[in-house]
Amino acid sequence: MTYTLPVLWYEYHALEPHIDTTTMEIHHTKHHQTYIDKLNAAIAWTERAEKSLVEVIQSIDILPSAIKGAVRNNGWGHWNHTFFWQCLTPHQTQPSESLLSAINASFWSFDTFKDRYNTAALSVFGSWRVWLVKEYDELIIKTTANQDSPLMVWEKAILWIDIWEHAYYLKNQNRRADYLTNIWNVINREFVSQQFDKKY
Ligand code: MN3
Repeated sequence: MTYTLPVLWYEYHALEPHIDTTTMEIHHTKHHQTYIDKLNAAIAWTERAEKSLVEVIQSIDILPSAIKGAVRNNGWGHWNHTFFWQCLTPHQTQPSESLLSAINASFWSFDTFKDRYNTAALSVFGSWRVWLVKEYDELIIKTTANQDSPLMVWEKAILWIDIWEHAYYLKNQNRRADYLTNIWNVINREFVSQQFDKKY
C-alpha cells in the first residue's frame, strides 16, 4: 500500500483572506507531499505497509531501528496534516452542544479557550505543536515536539492548528499572533465536534 495525498474538499483560495492561496497550495502539495514521499520510501519494503497508517505509526517500536525515525516523523507528519486540513473550512460552522459544554467546563468559555490555545501557541519555541485533546470528559491543551501526536499515547485529538512557519510565513512573516487571530475564522467547529463526540 502506498500512501497518497488526500484531496481537499475546498479550493486553495477558499480560506482567503485568513489563509492565503499560495500558502495553502505549497503546504499541501509540497510540505505534506514530502512527508508522504519519505514515509513511502521508508516503509515500502516491509509488510507493515499493509496495515492502516495509524496501526503502523502507533507501533513504531516493532519496526527495524533503521526506519523508526523516518516513520515516526513522516508518518505522524502525514496523519497530522490530513487531520489539519479537516480542521479547516471556508464555511461558518457551529460547535455541538456537547463540545461547547465541555469547553465551558474546562475553559469557562469558547473565547477563553481560544485565548488559552493562542497563548500556548505563542509560547512554544521551535518545533512544537499545540493540540486540544480529550482526556476522559475533560479537554486539555497539550504540546508535543516535532511531528509527535497525542495519538502516540492513545489520547484523542480534537483540534490541531499547524503553527510551524511554513503555515503562515508567506502572508504573516514573523507575526504568528496575526495568523492565530485569523485562523479561528476558518476553524471547522463541526469537524472538531465530531472528533469530540466520536466513540472509539
Ligand atoms: Mn505543516
